[in-house]
Amino acid sequence: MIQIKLPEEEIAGVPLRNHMLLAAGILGTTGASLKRMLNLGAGGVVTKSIGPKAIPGHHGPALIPVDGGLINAMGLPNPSKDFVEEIAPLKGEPVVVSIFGGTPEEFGTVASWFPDAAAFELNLSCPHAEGYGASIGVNPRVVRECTEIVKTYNKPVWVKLTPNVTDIKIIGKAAEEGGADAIVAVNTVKAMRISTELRRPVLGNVFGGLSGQAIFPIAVRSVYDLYDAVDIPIIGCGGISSADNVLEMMMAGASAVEIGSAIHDSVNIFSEIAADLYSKDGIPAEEIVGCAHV
Ligand code: RRO
Repeated sequence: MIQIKLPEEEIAGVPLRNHMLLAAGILGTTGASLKRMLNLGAGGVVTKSIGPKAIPGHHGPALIPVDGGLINAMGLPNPSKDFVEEIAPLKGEPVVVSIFGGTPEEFGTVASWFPDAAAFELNLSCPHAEGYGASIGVNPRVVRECTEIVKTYNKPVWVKLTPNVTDIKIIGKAAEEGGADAIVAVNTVKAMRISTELRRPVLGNVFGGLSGQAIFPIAVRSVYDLYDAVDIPIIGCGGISSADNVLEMMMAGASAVEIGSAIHDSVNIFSEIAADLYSKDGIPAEEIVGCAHV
């Protein structure tokens, strides 16, 4: 297997310690758990998505295991502005604050609360949130306007996209036109299960988002598509659980990756992957980013 060198420069405006970040929503609601993941080898961390109002989330069941992954319908639970104090001790660390809103103005309001963020990740992609996430992130104009407004806070802006669209390239280009510094591809894939015993949907919210190894090929395809369409860095996300998966994402066009569901199998996933992925004699990652394009 190819081995690569640790990053020597910022990626998408953030000084990452390696090419792997903790994905949004995974252990990201407390400052202590974010700090723990940095201590356990994450190159950077993305927080749980924070919105304009505190909300408790959907009724349970909100997380179910399925073959090859998980389906969640957490429902954007978040403490809103109180999160500012929660992550204050992490000032100076590579903490990307994930934010959401129902309008560009709400995105701007939430961004204004976090002057210490290393970057913002705009959640325009949660697959089961009425009025938020993918329900507005399928509209290129809205994606461009949300990006433009958050960009006025003079920080790197990453835009996280849904794979649940006909052509992800159109949405990626809209984010780039709005001034995005990177695209994150992808959020979870809209999904559901039904209990044959109960004759009812399993999740309290009926629909949820599928994550984990089952969606890795969808994420690779999305990154591959976007690499042809945009000139800004792409962060690959969706089902990554090995060093070979990281390399495959890079070959599709990703400059870095986010890891989420694999943490449920091993909290040491970052250091385990790093042991296989990095060597001081490795090649610079830039040599393989996008190399699979024909
Ligand atoms: O909180 C959630 O239910 C959630 C979010 Br914000 C998201 O972006 N993606 C997802 O699968 N779940």
